[in-house]
Amino acid sequence: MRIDILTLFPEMFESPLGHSILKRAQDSGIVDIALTNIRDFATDNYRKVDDKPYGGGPGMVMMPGPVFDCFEYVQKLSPEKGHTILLTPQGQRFDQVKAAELSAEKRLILIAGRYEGIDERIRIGLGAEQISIGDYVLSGGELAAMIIVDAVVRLLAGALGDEDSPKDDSFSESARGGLEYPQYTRPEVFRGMKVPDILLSGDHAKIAEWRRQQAIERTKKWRPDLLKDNNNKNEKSEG
Ligand code: 6GU
Repeated sequence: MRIDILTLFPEMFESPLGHSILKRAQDSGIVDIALTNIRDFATDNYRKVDDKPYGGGPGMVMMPGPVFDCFEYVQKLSPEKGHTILLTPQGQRFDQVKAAELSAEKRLILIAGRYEGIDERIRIGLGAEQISIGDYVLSGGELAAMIIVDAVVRLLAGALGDEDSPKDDSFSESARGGLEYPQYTRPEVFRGMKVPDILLSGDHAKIAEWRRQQAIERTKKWRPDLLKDNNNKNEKSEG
């Protein structure tokens, strides 16, 4: 997969992309991530990319020109057209289903907005899908882009290594969109708390059933909204 990120702050991505799974996935060629600075496409001597909002009001608005020029330049960097995403709190809420959907794309182009907002013609003209990571406002789309890149790349074949797998993750199909079962490692007893006997039994069928039950109980207790979501989805698809 190729991922292009258009941003005014490419340096913000260095640390998250430079460690652990995201670094390994890039080093092994599973994903190619390219950052392009929108400011390089400013046309005046001050490298200006924002201006006051028409009609008045607080803050600055991202100008359409540099974003469009940057986007057109980035698109030509690779022959694949790419699925374009605009990061904005006004977008559809990102979740594991969306992450799985995006992980099937050959190329993603992410555009991170800044300032109080972006000129509406960016949204209209690019025809990009709008995505938000949750119902709160961030100072810019960069952190949201990093979260999406992380969630998507770990789903790519080989990204987690041979032993590890995202298959039992919380929100995955195997967790039925709910929470994951509890995990234990050594020691067998820690500060008086013992690993459940069943996990030491070697009976894989019983362990699988116990984990399934635990996952359901935890979801009911901690995230009942996920069970409701599932019911709604089923009702919709059956109706
Ligand atoms: Cl994608 N951008 C900004 N600025 N704030 C957000 C967001 C995105 N998602 C949630 N809040």
